[in-house]
Amino acid sequence: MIREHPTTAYTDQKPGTSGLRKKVRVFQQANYAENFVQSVFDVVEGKEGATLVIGGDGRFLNREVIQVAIRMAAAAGFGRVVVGQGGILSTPAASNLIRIRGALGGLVLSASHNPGGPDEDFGIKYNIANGGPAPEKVTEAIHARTRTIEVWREVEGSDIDLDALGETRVGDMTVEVVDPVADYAALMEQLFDFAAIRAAGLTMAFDAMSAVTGPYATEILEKRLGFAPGTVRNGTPLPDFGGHHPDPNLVHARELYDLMMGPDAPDFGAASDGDGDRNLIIGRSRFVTPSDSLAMLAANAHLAPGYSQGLKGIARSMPTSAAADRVAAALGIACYETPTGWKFFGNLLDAGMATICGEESAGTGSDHVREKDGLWAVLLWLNILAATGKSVDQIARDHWATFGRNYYARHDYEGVESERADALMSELRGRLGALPGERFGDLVVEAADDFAYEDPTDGSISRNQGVRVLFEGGSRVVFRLSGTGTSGATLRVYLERFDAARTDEDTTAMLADIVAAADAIAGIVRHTGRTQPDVVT
Ligand code: VG1
Ligand code: CO
Repeated sequence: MIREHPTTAYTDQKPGTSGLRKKVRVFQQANYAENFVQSVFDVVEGKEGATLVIGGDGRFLNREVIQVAIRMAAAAGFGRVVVGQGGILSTPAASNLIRIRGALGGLVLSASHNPGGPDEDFGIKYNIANGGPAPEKVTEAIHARTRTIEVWREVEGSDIDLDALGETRVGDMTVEVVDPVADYAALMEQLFDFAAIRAAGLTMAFDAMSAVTGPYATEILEKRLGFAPGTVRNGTPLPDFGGHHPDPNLVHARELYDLMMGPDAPDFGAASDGDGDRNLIIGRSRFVTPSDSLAMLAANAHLAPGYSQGLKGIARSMPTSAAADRVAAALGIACYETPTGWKFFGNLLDAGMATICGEESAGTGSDHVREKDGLWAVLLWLNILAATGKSVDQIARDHWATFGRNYYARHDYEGVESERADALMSELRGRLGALPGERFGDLVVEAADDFAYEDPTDGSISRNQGVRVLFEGGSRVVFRLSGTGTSGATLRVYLERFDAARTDEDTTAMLADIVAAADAIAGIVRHTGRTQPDVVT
């Protein structure tokens, strides 16, 4: 029996950089999650008898939303739902399952690196048949549907047992509860030389931040690769991530950072975020920026079995440093520059134009799935360390000696009043035409624009993706507003300076004049009232 629930549309269900993200309290309003899920189902075609993958990062509300989404999928005509045991699926594992099961798509329940719990954040993202986040034309259609929705539908029935592996029926639909780790771990074994990593005898610390990668990392690192018990820290996913912010950066993964900088540092340190798609890489006394990590992985990927044929191309988001471009040029392959958000990589990966992709926000991945993948990056690093016998620090130094160094930092100003942030951006956009030729200290503006991207596979155009100010000599500053925050606005300022010769300087010192220029150009202090960023990564 299908039950129809009359509902009233909400006006704020616009997906951002990566799905719909709101405070849990917002999601707890009557019909809020149901409206969004029904809007997805109303927009997506080909549901009859099709397979849908559902899973999340285990945060507060995960199980409740999964239960109702299963009943709604049955009412929408799906033939099968594949759901991770306990409601758990990391974002890359969900992407893999969609692909290997030939699913129509998947619902990924996560607010990623945002904190979880009754007063924190929840999110819902729809991924399409290639395993990747829905492209803008789909998210725009979903958003349009949320504004007119009047009814949502479910098959009548009780909750299923999410903890018991195996199949049950909900209405005419089969629900299959699967081991969330098994297929993903098998894929990693195909891509990387597990025997070589095991034989290298490395030591490591992996911080799962009480989020979804705990079970994956324990199985892969400790069980299959033989790292010592205790290598995985904070390995049990908790609904509130233990009260921590599951964002693997130098602020929120401070303990790992301190360990890696101290006398007892193991060979390799890494962490992942709430939903398992980000990575933090720290060698003994050597932090590797995500932009550098992308470039170093691309330069060395051929050492891993899954990439021994070489790369077809590299893609990076616009705010990510140009370090990867130098690798692409040396390899004689294309480098694509896309807007922020993994959804823009999907077409390039599908078309075989890029093999490895990355973002400055600690996201790296390849064509093995259609999401960024935290553990994948960790394993590729381990494979490279094992194959070369070098330390992280040596790999970094050798890389910079060959390619030069893109000094890089991101300054985030969080919880800025939206009107003030919007005023800063619109004033900046108004100044763009006048900037070329202007001098800020020793820096001369070469070009300035509001980044627009034309997808080379389907010609679709995405405008207003962030303001770039490029200085002569390869340095630059980028300004954009976050599309994943849930309160106020977050201004992100991306700072980059290229130096071909001096590769062992202090990043803060190397970027000081660009920081000053950024404020002179955008009036950050004047508009936001802030003299310091909240987070520097
Ligand atoms: C941020 C990052 C972006 C990333 C996105 C989703 O978006 O900057 O690079 O793709 O988060 O990552 P924004 O709009 O807040 O800058 V995740 O791990 O939160 O799915
Ligand atoms: Co994430």
